[in-house]
Amino acid sequence: MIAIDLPTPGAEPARTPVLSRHWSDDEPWLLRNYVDGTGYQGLKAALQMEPDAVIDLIKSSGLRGRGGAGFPVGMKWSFIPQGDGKPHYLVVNADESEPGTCKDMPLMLATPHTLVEGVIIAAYAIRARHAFIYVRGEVASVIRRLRTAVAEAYGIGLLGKNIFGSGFDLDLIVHAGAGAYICGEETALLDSLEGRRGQPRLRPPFPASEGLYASPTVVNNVESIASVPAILRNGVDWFREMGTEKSPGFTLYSLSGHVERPGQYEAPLGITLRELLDRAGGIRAGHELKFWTPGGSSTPMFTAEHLDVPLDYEGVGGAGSMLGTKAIQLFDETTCVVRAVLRWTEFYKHESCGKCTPCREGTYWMVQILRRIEDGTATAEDIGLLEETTGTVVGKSFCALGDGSGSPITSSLKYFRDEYEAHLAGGCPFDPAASTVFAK
Ligand code: L3W
Ligand code: SF4
Repeated sequence: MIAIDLPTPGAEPARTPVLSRHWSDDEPWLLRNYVDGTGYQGLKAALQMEPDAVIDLIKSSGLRGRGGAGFPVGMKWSFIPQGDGKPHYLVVNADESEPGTCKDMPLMLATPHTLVEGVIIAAYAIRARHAFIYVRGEVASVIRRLRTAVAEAYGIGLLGKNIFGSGFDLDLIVHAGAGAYICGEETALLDSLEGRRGQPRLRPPFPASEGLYASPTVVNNVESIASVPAILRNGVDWFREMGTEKSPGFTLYSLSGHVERPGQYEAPLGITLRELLDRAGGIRAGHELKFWTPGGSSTPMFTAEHLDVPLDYEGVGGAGSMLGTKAIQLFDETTCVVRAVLRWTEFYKHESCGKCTPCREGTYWMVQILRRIEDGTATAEDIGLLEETTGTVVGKSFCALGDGSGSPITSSLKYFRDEYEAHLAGGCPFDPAASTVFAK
């Protein structure tokens, strides 16, 4: 058992960074360094509360899921039925695969104990005795680091029996997936965890009522769970001082592409891209922003007109910023939008699990038409055919992958139809060597 003193309220400054504060410290992944700071104090605070009080606290904090949908975390926890006699499970979705999304992996590499602490708190709140972290199979270094952190936590009684003398028991398993994008969809993830081929299940029932092994299960993203300890340490008011009323708190934005200093930028929700670009050195020198995604390729693309859109779950103008995973991919004027869209659509075609016809067939045909347009072999009818084909997938597929696959096409046609049309007269008008992104 380790002795940990509770911090005085407000001990942490009411500003970011919170999640990434220690990423540049010396070996921040080691338990001894984590507990030297504020580590496991959130857990200690949680264990002094009733589980339902922990759920209420997270509910009133307004913390929203950081995996793409922005669903309120505390509300999801409160869906778990109590006194039902069934086991409850907590599953952390660490299958980070959305194009451009690269926040959970650095978080788990740098400070895996933040996630382990969040897992113990969440499992205590929902009365789970078993928790799983489902990690993308390709990232062996992350899997190793997580497993080492879990072993360290067992070693001093933070996992296992009677945690902190509270009578609460928890086992935590780090499970490696096999590298399929669809296994990031929560029900496909559960199938995969149960040992089957990962394909989405029909919802409802949602995992909260019938999840892992048909028992009540909370599935939360890595960043969502890693945000919990700081809220327990510092309270709801502290958390709500950051962000907006409906999207409170701090989060990690991943900037990639044609930006001077790509990387993770932790900031309050509601910040704009203009402000983030100020921190990241702007678009690469001598170039200007052409288009960008606010939350991975499954969210509609934006242009330079949208530099002042608040990056929160509400967005502006009723259209919503579609914040997704906060993966901001930036492209300058050297990038052919058709080529970028083709590349993303090839990804969706490759990752389509094949369960439903609209997505399985539609993504194939979307790629065929986009290739014709990019190669200069399309006819004038092909743009309409692309729209029609996309319309047979979006809203008609079994899961969010199908809907997401249409976002690059519909949004690029909205802003860059003239560029599609320019391809019809002889193919791609862009110099393939000029763009460093999606170059031929
Ligand atoms: C109980 C209800 N639970 C909803 C739960 C549900 C889930 C969460 C959100 O897709 C999005 C998608 C991608 N009773 C409930 C309920 N829940 N109603 O709330 O559910 P939902 O359906 O809004 O979203 P989802 O199916 O989880 C996620 C977008 O994110 N995305 C993200 C991709 C992310 C990665 C990654 O690398 N992390 O791949 C990208 O755009 O399109 O819209 O837990 O059970 N009545
Ligand atoms: Fe599979 Fe695509 Fe259908 Fe989802 S939409 S179930 S990924 S085929």
